[in-house]
Amino acid sequence: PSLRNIEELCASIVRSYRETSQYRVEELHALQWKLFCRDEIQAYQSKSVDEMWQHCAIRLTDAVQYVVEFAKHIPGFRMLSQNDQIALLKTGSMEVVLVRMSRFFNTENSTVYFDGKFAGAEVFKSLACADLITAVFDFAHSMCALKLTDQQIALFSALVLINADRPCLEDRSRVQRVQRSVEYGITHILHRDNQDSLMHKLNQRMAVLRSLSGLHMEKLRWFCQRYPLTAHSLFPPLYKELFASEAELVPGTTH
Ligand code: 4D8
Repeated sequence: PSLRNIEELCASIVRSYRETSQYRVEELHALQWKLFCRDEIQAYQSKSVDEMWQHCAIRLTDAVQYVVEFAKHIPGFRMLSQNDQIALLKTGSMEVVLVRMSRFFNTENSTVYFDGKFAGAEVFKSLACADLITAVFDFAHSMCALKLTDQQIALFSALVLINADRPCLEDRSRVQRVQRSVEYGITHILHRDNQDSLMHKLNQRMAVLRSLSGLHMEKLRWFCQRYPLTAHSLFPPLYKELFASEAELVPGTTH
């Protein structure tokens, strides 16, 4: 592809990232010392496991909806089959949410913007997923350490999403073509920023993202076994569609 095509591709991915970011970073910067008080933390920690899971699933799905919008504006994504678009979102949307999380993370006190204030890992205690939360917070620190620009985050998010190695793809070569154009875009951006060495680190972060999203799915399977009704009737439909195909939600209905 010509340099002009690559620059146009980068511009459209950055534009759609900006248009689908729920908050402006400056807005949240003003909030970053607005922490939950002891009573509010206590209230979260006294929620039952299934209540807190439902609450987080709803919050997570809010974030995922913006990632779905972002995906639809990545040049080439909409040309993929419906099946392949869903397959890429099933495995990639949680990963992109975790990349976005780093934009709303305060590394000085390890808190993340959640429910209008900044929450430490202890707020999520009643999820009974301490290993997942610890790994997610560590990942947020490691992403912040890279000090990526908005443009680099936008291209990295597109690269995380358009991955031809994902399972259950119908037309892998078509996804490969879109993936390759995004790879040209991110290498172009990193070269222009004189940060070619960042690509290696971003590949390392993508491996960590895959393990985090795997851990999320593992916890979800554990949760569905233990609270099948909550998962089946109280989780947002988009959450169920992307993270737990119906078959897994109702134990015993294996096809
Ligand atoms: O802009 O949408 O307001 C996390 C969820 C972020 C999970 C959300 C969450 C985000 C993952 C709630 C539960 C990241 C923002 C707020 C809600 C991503 C954890 C914290 C969005 C960026 C920060 C700020 C728990 C928003 C990882 C895993 C979820 C389970 C259901 C177990």
